[in-house]
Amino acid sequence: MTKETVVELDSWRLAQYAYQVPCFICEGPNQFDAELCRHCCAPMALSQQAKDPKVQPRLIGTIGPPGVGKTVYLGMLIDMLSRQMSGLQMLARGAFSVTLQQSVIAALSSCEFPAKTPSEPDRWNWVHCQVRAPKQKRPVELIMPDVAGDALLEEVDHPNSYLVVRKFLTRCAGMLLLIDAPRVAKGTAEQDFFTMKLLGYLGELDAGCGVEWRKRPMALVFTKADQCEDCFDDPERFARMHTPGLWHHCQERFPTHRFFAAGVVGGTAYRQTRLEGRVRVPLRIEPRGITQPFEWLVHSLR
Ligand SMILES: Nc1nc2c(ncn2[C@@H]2O[C@H](COP(=O)(O)OP(=O)(O)O)[C@@H](O)[C@H]2O)c(=O)[nH]1
Ligand SMILES: [Mg+2]
Ligand SMILES: [Zn+2]
Repeated sequence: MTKETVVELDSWRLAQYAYQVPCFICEGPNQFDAELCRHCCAPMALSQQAKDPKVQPRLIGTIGPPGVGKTVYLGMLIDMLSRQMSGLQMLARGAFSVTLQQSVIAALSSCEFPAKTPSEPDRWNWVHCQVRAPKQKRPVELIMPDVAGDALLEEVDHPNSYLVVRKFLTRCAGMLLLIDAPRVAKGTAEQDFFTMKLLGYLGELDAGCGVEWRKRPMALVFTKADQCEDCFDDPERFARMHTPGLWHHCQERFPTHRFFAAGVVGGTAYRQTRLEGRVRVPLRIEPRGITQPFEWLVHSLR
């Protein structure tokens, strides 16, 4: 027995796939319902949130060698700015923007440091936020990813190996460049070499982007300064003494730069674990100099 019924065709749904949404970072076309860009793995939510042509988000890079403290610094910075009642205030846009802060603070509050950032871009945390300065009428929209140091290293050594890193750094409006203070104080030159390589790489990214890289502001932050007190006293002098190559490079090539010192913890100890062996753990959280580099950077943005 056959019944005559009207069956509604669902093919109209396919029409939505004909319309491609450009990725905010690499501008590659993506389907409207993609979660991550299929070209560079940046979250497609950034494109949705940045639809208003009047408010275009600025990109801020937090870069440095693996293990320098990027994840811990960024997580703590966002936590402090989103809680403080005076000075710069930050408001996360989108649920994904809270994940970095949440994971860093959860680790620190259980007396651990967060796990190493995976080198696969689809597992990085991105933060899209509004930052409001006390005397500014309009908030500034910023996008800040927590990039893996290994990926940065790979892209600097072999350009075009990490599309997302290249596209992102090309469009960055300002940069937080992190340097491991205790390591440079010990006299190892590897931090100095890496940062100089990175600055050389940035200088070559100029083609096709607005402001020349040398004119963009760069905050150079000595991390883990809780382990070398003299770095807090005068970060500029510390740079001249321990990273002379970087110091000269900045004097010559980056007119808008400043050195800072920051520390997230008040002391560290070692814990013996079954799986990872001896791991460093924070004893207490005692943030110092965390917001100053970021405040300077936001005020120096062109
Ligand atoms: N003493 C001290 N150690 C830190 C601090 N921040 C990070 N560390 C250490 O540096 C390691 C790497 O930090 P992480 O943020 O994961 O580095 P990333 O690879 O640059 O993201 C941590 O596991 C800690 O052992 C800090 O403020 N003070
Ligand atoms: Mg990390
Ligand atoms: Zn993309």
